Amino acid sequence: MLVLIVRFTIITALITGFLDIRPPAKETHGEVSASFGENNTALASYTVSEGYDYATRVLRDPWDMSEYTDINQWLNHTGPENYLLNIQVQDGIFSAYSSSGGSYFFALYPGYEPGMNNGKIGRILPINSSLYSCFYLAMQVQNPAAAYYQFTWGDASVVPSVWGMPYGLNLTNEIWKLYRVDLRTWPYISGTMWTARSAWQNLSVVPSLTGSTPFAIDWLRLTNCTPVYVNLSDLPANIYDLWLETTSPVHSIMALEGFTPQPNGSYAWDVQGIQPGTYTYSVKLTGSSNTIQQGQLTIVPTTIMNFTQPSPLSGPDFATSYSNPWDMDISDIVRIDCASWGIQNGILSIETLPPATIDPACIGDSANESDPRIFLNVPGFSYPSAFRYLSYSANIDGVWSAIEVGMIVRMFWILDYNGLPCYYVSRAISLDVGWYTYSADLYDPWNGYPETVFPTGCPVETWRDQDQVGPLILYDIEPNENVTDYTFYQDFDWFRLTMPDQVTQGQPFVVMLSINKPASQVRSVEYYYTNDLAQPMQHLAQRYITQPGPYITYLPLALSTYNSANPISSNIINFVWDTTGVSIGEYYICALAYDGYNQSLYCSESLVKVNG
Ligand SMILES: [Ca+2]
Ligand SMILES: [Ca+2]
Ligand SMILES: [Ca+2]
Ligand SMILES: [Ca+2]
Repeated sequence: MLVLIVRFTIITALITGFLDIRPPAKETHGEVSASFGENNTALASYTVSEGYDYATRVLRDPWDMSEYTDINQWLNHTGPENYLLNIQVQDGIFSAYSSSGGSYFFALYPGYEPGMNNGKIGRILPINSSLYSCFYLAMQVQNPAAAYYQFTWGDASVVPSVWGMPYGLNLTNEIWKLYRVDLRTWPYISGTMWTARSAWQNLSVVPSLTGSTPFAIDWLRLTNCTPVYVNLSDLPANIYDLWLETTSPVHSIMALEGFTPQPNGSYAWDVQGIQPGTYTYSVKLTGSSNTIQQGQLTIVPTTIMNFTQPSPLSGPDFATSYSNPWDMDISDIVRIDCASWGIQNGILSIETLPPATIDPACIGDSANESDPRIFLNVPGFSYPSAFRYLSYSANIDGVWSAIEVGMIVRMFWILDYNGLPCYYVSRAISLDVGWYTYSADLYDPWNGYPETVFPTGCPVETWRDQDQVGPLILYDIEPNENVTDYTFYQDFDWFRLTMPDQVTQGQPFVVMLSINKPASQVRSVEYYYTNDLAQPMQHLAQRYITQPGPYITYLPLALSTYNSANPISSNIINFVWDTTGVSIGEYYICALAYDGYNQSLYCSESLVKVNG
């Protein structure tokens, strides 16, 4: 894990280095695209890049409160007296009611401690503290008694043993306000300073230290403190506030309080803490509703790139290689124990009774839990260790996830060790309520190490090294370990066990990216391949160009096969990589995009294996 943290620290440090190669005029100055009006009311329209934000750059998912996943991990595990109530994530706003002064949510959840490391968690994607240190929170609280909010950074534990917490963070009742804390200079810190550790895996927020407070959050950002300036002008000498008006939903946010323009009437407004979007801004005399100047501000979102090929879902799949993918038709199930189940429209639905009412033979001995098992069709004996990514699409009912009472999935594999069946139980993958796709890398030494091996005498080997034991006999998914007094309702759409994407040296490989904007808005993308994520631009990837000769028939064939499975849509970008001259090995693909305002660099999560 330490290696991973160091690696990601280096990556983020490297990525920030690219800021230096941006065209400077685009980096820090607003582009005025309309001239000032003829009367005294100055009207302007500014378009600028987005500030450099951790969640955007590293999680590939800004804390814009557009998705429940921005706040849902380990939600409400503080104990009933500390719960958030009336939780809503709607129209880009997260709102709830703080029942106590201890009600909090995780912006960055470190990960389920006994479980596998998977998803957008701090243990995989820690915050580089020397890079990201300007905290912004666009929030409204509605409680005259609420005086302070708070947030905490911490190490890789849910209840961190090393943590730090700024205090003295004043709230203003009723109004929407953009709160800002520079973590390098804020004078009041309890615990460990932000910069005392190179990385943090945990970031949680208490919207109000006073209970009984309704609150709403539009966004949270953690930037590198590099300003993105909008240069306002024509402001008579006075003290002003800056307000942002948004349309959907309509609200006004005080973005800056009490600023004084230069003697020449100009003011360099730093908008790095503002979520991308288009706003009307109003300059008002401070503390009044008297508008002096209005204009339009557009912050262009960073091009966020998600690799759909290569990805943990795109490589060769174990069950598919035997011509029957685990897409949940009846032939995929050998047997299901200790749960009632059915299959309809390619969805496996299962119900797990609580331990009080389930058949006693179905109760596990570790926590007296209800312990169902789904035995998947494993065609013949084989050696599946080359399949390193476990993925599945699952849904579980609930108000919020209850991991510690059994909302988990484990993998179980049985190997033939010279005639002795050996049983291997994986670590748990935690589930969230609702439909999600989960992926875990079983070659991660922590993820692949079995939690339990039995009987005695069976060699303890990781998933990766299972071939040293013997061939696979049975494979099952253990979908939950219910210790509650209620039934779990669960669905699975599919399971996959994939190996890295494969290509034969000299042949084309199609890289596919899904981006957060129309592809037409991206001016350029350069591609790289690397065997070291600390060097994302290790080798430039050459574009495959159709040539006379045997390849001329190959490429259209490959593309047409590809396109029929994945119709081209406007936010998908393809690149055909020419692997001629690429050394045999396994590589991540990285892409550097420029949209005219923002430069961004992202690498694939999984590998492409170039074979000889
Ligand atoms: Ca988001
Ligand atoms: Ca929002
Ligand atoms: Ca099937
Ligand atoms: Ca299905």
